[in-house]
Amino acid sequence: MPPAQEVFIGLGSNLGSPRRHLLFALERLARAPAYAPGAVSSLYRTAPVGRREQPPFYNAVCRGMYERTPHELLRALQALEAARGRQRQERWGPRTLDLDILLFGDMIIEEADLQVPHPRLHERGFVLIPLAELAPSLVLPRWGRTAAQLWQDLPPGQKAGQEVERVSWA
Ligand code: A4P
Ligand code: MG
Repeated sequence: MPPAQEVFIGLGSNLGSPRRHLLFALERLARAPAYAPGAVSSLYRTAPVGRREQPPFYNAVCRGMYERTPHELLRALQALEAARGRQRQERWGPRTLDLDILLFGDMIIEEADLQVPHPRLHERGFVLIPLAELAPSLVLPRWGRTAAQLWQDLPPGQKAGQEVERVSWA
């Protein structure tokens, strides 16, 4: 068994009952083999990035310790997405549940089916803001900066339209 690594997972939903989908994922993840759950960020309602004309997203980030390989975690997350009826249609389109591996220890993975750190993490408020909340002093591999620094340094043109509003989990 590989040594346990600290992992950060991004959760997103903008179809059906987003809070319920995210709570389902957190609950199932907490019982997933080889995963020991840690903290969960606040919940955020966020403007869609990529394709604008779709419902607002609900996003959060959770952290935990994981004792298997990155690909095993990816498969476990995909099984949870499928359990929530996720249908892959268009890229960046609406979805019931999207689970992304944001960070896997300090590993850098560049494979066809898995890139870690998540390659678009550094330009997305819906990831950087909850990540900064959970791990304010964590220096991210690949960028060598904290999530808060990455968000602060993002050019105004790229930040425009990325509304991120903290909302209640209840
Ligand atoms: N994949 C590669 N790396 C990873 C990783 N680190 N974690 C592969 C998870 N999966 C990873 O993903 C497509 C493929 O990415 C998977 O088969 C896996 O092998 P997908 O979830 O099927 O498709 P997708 O999510 O539509 O594509 P993609 O490229 O992952 O989209 P993004 O970049 O995740 O963007 N706006 C707001 N406000 N909030 C959001 O959550 N999400 C997206 C999706 C767009 N706009 C958003 C949000
Ligand atoms: Mg995804």
